[in-house]
Amino acid sequence: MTTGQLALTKDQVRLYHEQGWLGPYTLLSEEEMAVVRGRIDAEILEVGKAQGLAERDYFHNRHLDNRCVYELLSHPNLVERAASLLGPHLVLWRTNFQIKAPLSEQEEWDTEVPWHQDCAYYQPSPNVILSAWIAVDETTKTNGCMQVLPGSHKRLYPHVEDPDAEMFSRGVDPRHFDASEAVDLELKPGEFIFFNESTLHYSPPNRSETRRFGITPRLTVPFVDVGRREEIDVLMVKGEDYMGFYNVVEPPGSF
Ligand SMILES: O=C(O)CCC(=O)C(=O)O
Repeated sequence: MTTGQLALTKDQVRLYHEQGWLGPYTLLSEEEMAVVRGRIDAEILEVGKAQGLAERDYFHNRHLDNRCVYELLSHPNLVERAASLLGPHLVLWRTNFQIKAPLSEQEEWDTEVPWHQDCAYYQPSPNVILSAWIAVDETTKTNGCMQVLPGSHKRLYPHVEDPDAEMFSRGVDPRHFDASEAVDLELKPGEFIFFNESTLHYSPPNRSETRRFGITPRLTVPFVDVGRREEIDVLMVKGEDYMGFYNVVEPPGSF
């Protein structure tokens, strides 16, 4: 398939604007994702654990130093579709691993993620962030797949701080919306969906013995300030930083 054939149709773009999320699409086949999973497990997760690092020290921004993660996130199946939503210049400014361990391996905190809009955590100006949620493992209702609330990106919801939260400290009280309208994003390994900075989303705890691992790349465009942009390294996965505000670095292992 040529990159042009991967572009989203006008109807798909309209649907994204209507519901605030889109997909699923195939990034890799299940067999290809099994190879990527094996590499990420061996090159990142097992190494981080063996070094006794805190997860926050090895779960983020691995597109900057791991070739396998970089190749996954710069794949045309993702980038060309993202370009249909944001245009031809794409800044990859952040990546997060979203891992919910099997129940018997969970330690200090519950793996539930509260309802939230990402713009309550990041303050991009203007407010334009496109995220993908890429399934590395299969995600199901029982291992805590993400849920999104269609149309919720059209308004801002009040977030309250949870001072005891380990990971997600800001959330929206579900009394502010009708959670029965939420959509479960059950994904096969290698599939992904798009959502944006204002899409209300949530995930229940993993109460199963199956790990749930997803990767969430955060994309924006060169004129958006994601905050402290001169201090962070970013990759251009398409086009160029025509504003020159970002600290654009070379992909890992390519020189
Ligand atoms: O993986 C999850 O369940 C939540 C992910 C999330 O909140 C995010 O990617 O913004």
